[in-house]
Amino acid sequence: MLLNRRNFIKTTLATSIFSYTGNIVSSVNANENKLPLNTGMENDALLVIDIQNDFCPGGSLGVKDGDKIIKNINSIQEKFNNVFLTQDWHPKNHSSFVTEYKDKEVFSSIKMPYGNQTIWPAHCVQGTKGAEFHKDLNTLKANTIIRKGFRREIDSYSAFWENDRVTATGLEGTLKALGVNRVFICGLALDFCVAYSAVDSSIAGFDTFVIMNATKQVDLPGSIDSTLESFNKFNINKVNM
Ligand code: VGL
Ligand code: ZN
Repeated sequence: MLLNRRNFIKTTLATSIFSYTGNIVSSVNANENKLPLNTGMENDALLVIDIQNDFCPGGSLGVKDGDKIIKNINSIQEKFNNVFLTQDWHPKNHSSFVTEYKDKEVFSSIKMPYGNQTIWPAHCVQGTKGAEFHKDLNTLKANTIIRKGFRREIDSYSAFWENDRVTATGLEGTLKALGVNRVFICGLALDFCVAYSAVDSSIAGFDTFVIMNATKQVDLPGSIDSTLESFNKFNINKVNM
């Protein structure tokens, strides 16, 4: 476990795995859709994904500059009547954690009954500082906090469906009961929880917008390419706010 953690730190420092690839994001911005007018109507919802200490610099799965988007996220929240926060919320023996395996490397992939699963450093363990929302995030406005990933055997990136694709978080039903038809998504990380949430939002029939200047990526090999492909495939709009 110690070895893995050391390797993780070494890799992170040496190759800057979480580095912000500014040119990729600016090429995305070149194709962005026009900002829809009148955001914040009753039929709009804002999802703020996983703004937790472990995904911010200094956290065990810290995304570079993950904390830099919080100020903007707070001001975006003011434009919405329906705000949902998600919180990655794992038991300490979660099956995605490298600490559960003798011979697995962090960021490698394993087969789970439901498909491929990335192995992560332990993060967002229930009741720990790392699982708490970043202190700068305004958490007062939110209708609801959606927790995910709390079943040991199943990871959950999406705010709607766990990675087995059959276990629901309940968010889809909540949004539909509220009459929401447009979903705006920001937070961490673009290429994992934001991307999966956006795809599921689109599949659920919501007009879906990812707020590109209020998200940052983990950036594992191929993860940004597949994110952008899925945005095209599922008609997900990229906007700045
Ligand atoms: C996330 C990896 C593992 C995320 C959550 O919030 O993007 N990534 N758990
Ligand atoms: Zn997680």
